[in-house]
Amino acid sequence: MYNDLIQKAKTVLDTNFQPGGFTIPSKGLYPFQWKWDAGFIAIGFAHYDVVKAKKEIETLLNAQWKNGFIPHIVFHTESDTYFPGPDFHQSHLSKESNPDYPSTGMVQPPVLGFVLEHMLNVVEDKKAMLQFISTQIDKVFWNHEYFYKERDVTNEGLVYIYHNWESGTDNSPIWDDIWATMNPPQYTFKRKDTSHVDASQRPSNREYDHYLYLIDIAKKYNYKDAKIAEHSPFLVLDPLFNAMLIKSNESLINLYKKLGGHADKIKQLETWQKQSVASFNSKLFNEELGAFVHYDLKADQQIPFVCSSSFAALYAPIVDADRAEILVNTLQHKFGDESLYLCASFDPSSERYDPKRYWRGPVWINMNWILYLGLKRAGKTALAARIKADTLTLLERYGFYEYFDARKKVPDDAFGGYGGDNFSWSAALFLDFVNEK
Ligand code: 9WN
Repeated sequence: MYNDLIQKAKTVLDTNFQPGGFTIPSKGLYPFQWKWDAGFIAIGFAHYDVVKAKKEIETLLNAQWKNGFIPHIVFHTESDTYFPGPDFHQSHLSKESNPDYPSTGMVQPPVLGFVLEHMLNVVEDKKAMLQFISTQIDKVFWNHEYFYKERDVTNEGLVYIYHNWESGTDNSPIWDDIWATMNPPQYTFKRKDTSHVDASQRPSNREYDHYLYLIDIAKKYNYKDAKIAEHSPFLVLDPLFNAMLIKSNESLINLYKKLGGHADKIKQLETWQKQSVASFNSKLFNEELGAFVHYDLKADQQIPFVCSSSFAALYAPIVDADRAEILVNTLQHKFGDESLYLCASFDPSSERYDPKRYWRGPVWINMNWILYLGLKRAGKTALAARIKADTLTLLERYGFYEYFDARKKVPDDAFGGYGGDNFSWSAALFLDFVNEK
């Protein structure tokens, strides 16, 4: 079963793998190395080409900054098919940046801890993988240290993001109310994404003005975290981002225990973890909605909308059985209509839902993978089986697209597979789903 598709998935990954030792997410549209993509991609390679899996991680971690920061994009090579590129981001403005690797000055969800643990679980030769992990793990620990030192402005164990691109869920309707508080200049720039993908599936030009303006503010302060926290109109505690951090803390603890020694680091991780879990539950849970939500630190209030990020906590050691039950009910009730594939990226009953546009509604394979493992962790096997079956159906029906229409019956003017084609993490996580033991 799936033999043809498995072969195609490997071809997508092998074709997107570059001579520089990293994998582009999709040709033309995303021609560099992205942080959370690299993590999911390494999991895919771990199933059939361990050398490439390790290389992906190593190449990304080589670009780490002096303060432990790992950038969201590393511009290993030049390309004129993407905007904004290295000339706009100017990472060299930061005295902490890595002079050998031009990059952005922002981050992406901290997936690397659990990626390393997942790679160890899937490979045959555990000894060799553990040896590799021993050479990389301190860099990931150091990255967590960066987050807790520089991004926890309220000292409660939750880290902020200052840009929608840091969330990974780039033009989610969650940010709309923040955009409404800003009035950025109208930039003159040439969009590149809309020459690869239909504009109806991408953010608007005005949204890009906001994205660029936030980067300009960060640049004005040479990417100094404390200054960004003071001056950025966008300062958010994201439940996906923080759940990934907590999940990765757990994985780092497990891996350090397997490696032996490292008592100080384990103790530090446990201390961070305790505070993070408590604050996540008290600050990000919305009783009325029965879900975790984003928190706007500038407005000092929750952003009361449910999206797929609201359930990422199921994958981490965050919720007790009662809260897991509430989350699963909300997921089923809001997203589980039989006319829809699981799981739309935004509440399908909301006015802000858009089934075709980027993160405003479509299904994403990496989110489905996180939710699948979360539902399994919570012991919800039936719903977990449904999300896995839906994921495989989407990939079989449309191919390795970047995102998908959640509607099982799409209107005649829509295709159903959207964004970039031959998209790496869709292929990589497909391999993980079908090779599951
Ligand atoms: C900006 C690479 C990245 C993903 C993000 C996805 C999209 C970039 C863009 O592509 O964002 O980072 O230009 O739209 O939203 O999650 O990591 O695949």
